[in-house]
Amino acid sequence: MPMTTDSSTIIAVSSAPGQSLRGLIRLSGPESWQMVRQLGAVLDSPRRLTPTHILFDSRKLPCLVLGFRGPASYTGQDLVELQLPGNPALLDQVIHRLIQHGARMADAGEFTFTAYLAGKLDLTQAEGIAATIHATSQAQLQAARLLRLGNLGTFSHQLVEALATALALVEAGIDFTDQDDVVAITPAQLVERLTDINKQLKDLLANARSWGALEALPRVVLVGPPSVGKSTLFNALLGKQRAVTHEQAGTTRDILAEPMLLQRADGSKVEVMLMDIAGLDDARNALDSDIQEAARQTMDQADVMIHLGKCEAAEHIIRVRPKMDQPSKHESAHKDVLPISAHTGMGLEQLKKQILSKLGNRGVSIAAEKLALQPRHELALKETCTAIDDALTRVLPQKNQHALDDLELIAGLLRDALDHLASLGGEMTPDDIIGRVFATFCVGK
Ligand SMILES: Nc1nc2c(ncn2[C@@H]2O[C@H](COP(=O)(O)OP(=O)(O)OP(=O)(O)O)[C@@H](O)[C@H]2O)c(=O)[nH]1
Ligand SMILES: [Mg+2]
Repeated sequence: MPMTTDSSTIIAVSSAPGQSLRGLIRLSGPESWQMVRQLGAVLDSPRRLTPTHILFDSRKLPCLVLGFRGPASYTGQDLVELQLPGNPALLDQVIHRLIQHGARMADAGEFTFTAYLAGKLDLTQAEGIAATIHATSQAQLQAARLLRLGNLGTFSHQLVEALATALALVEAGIDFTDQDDVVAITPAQLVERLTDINKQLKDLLANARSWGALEALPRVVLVGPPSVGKSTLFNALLGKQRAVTHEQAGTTRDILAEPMLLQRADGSKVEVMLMDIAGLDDARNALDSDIQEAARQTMDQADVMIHLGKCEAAEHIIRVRPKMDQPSKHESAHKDVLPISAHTGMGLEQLKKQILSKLGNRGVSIAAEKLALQPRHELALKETCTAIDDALTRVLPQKNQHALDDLELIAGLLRDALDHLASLGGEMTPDDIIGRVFATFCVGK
């Protein structure tokens, strides 16, 4: 990823790879409108989705075109989106034609990087876009949304302003050191300001959760002998046909995992990873023993097990009696064993309640307002706190003095704190960090 943008017009397919109903080609740069017109498309007014066509080997290819004029666009530059039939070979040919007219293939993440350079979004928002693309669960999508909305960026920006003001006042003391009547900031005032900033930072660190916690959803594993109905229950709990089910024993061989949302009594939502494994059985050959080994390893890592067969009671096991819709199953089950039917839905709500109660507070809650911090954010916030703590250690003993001593040293520590804090939103971020953030993007974004 180049760390500066040139004046070229960049181009990429922005829709998902493979065939689809519609394919999207995106161009950004000063020549974007002109280049699309050179293909024969009519593009007159911005922000209007216009049906038109492009000329292709003397044939007319129908398409929809949507143009934006910078700076009112995603990248801040002139930008055009072409919607075409979603055939990869066709999209490739159109891209080639536009390259012949002078466009350049975009690097991964270059559209968003251009937007960042144009001040359209800060670095945390760009991370939010990357996190949205890579999210594999509701909890990650929700956390990515908060980043994208700029919640962390706004918070850090306000504190950068406050810290920069405090630093400026300390530096004023250095500049006017020969004038006895100038007192830029008293030690007591500086203590108050720094303590307030540090408290806000520490509150955020204490209340936010770490991104890693979102990636490690608690595991709820369905266990039992072959054909007891594990995969059918897996599908019923998820509300979709994710696993293949069959009357033949030994249908499931691999480990299947899907995020599942559960609702607590107070309405809050919790996310877990529901897992379906092969039925527990004796292995008859090498393949069987690999399958059984994988199943048993998954059981060992379970936070909660839903057992559909006979087993001893245990703290993290929910025992269920499946297929209770069948007449043969009507004899009463043990009082600690929950009767269910994946076919009729009987007992499934109670089962979800039992999963929640077994999890206690280990579920990953989908809290609308709860920020999640990526490792880079946590590090920058902690380093800021450390530098402010160091500065406070110097200032506190002087609290009752009229003027500050050790001005140069304190200013140096505050400058360190400011560098770390400003690296969050990208106001002052070393190139290598920016490079790492945008390296996680794919081409076309
Ligand atoms: N009547 C009834 N049949 C069920 C129910 N759940 C599952 N079955 C049937 O039981 C058979 C086995 O279901 P699966 O869900 O594939 O069982 P499994 O435990 O995943 O089996 P393996 O993957 O082979 O270990 C299928 O024919 C299902 O239709 C139920 O609640 N009621
Ligand atoms: Mg199965």
